[in-house]
Amino acid sequence: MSKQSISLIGVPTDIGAGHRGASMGPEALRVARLGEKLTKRGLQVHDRGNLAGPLNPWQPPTDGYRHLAEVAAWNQAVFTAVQTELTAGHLPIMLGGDHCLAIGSIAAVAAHCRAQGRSLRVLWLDAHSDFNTALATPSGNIHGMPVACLCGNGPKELVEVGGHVPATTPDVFRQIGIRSVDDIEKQLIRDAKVQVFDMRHIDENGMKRTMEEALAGIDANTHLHVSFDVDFLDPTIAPGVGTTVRGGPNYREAQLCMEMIADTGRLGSLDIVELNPAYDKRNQTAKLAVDLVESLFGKSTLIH
Ligand code: 5AB
Ligand code: MN
Ligand code: MN
Ligand code: MN
Repeated sequence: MSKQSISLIGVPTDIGAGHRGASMGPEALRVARLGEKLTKRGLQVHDRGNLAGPLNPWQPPTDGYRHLAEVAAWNQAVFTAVQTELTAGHLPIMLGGDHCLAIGSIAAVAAHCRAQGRSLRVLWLDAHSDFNTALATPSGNIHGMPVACLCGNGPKELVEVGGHVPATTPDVFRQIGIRSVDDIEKQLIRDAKVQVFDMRHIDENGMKRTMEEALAGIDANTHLHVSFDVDFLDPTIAPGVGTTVRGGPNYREAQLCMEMIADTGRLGSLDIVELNPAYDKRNQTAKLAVDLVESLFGKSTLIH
């Protein structure tokens, strides 16, 4: 079999976040040697450089959204870039950047799956559900809204990024590590019947059972997309994010989560988002993210 071809796509934006700095994430991941580590794993890695988009105007929300036009512009660029890579048979890795970029990346992945007759499963590793709307959001920050937008609940500019409305449906998502959901957002998540494996579920069942449940039903025809918000991890090991929430998975739990995803052999695309070097210490969170991504691509602690 020929080497799997990986494309790194930098998305240097903090346009959707409430803190500045996630725009430095792509470079921090490169400094932590993401490309070299994947090459060492036998993958063929192409770094496509960074996408371009509007600067952060740092304005307050209007009508419930901050920077809506700018978020839409960035996501059009992300959609096109991911579509190009998938069409060429490459596995795209988004180097974020804040989590609003998942609107474009997952819209492109969903379109690809529709065209190829494949089924889609999205693993949303995050402390947050990111299911807010203009009415539900406490902040107006669009990085708290990508899942809702992808399911058709959001402004026209974002819901229509991929041209197909809705881009995808709530049943494709499995959310893991969740521990901070706003009140109205909780009701929206329940109404949409999104499958959420919150921290209470992980505490009570362990990461192994949780991942077995989250991966159940995946078969040879499944495209698996992982949207890895670095704030998924416990802030004691991953301080380099703008929105820390204590009580997240520890190193070993996160590693098992990644190893079990790797074992499916179905990983087709990945977002690494919300890494914020302005809050990090000696790039430790970027290094940890890279280490976990190596596990996601098959680095194993198994002896046999
Ligand atoms: B992240 C919050 N729910 O909407 C909101 O980091 C936080 O991409 C959103 O998961 C966090 O502002 C967005 C309070
Ligand atoms: Mn988050
Ligand atoms: Mn998120
Ligand atoms: Mn965040």
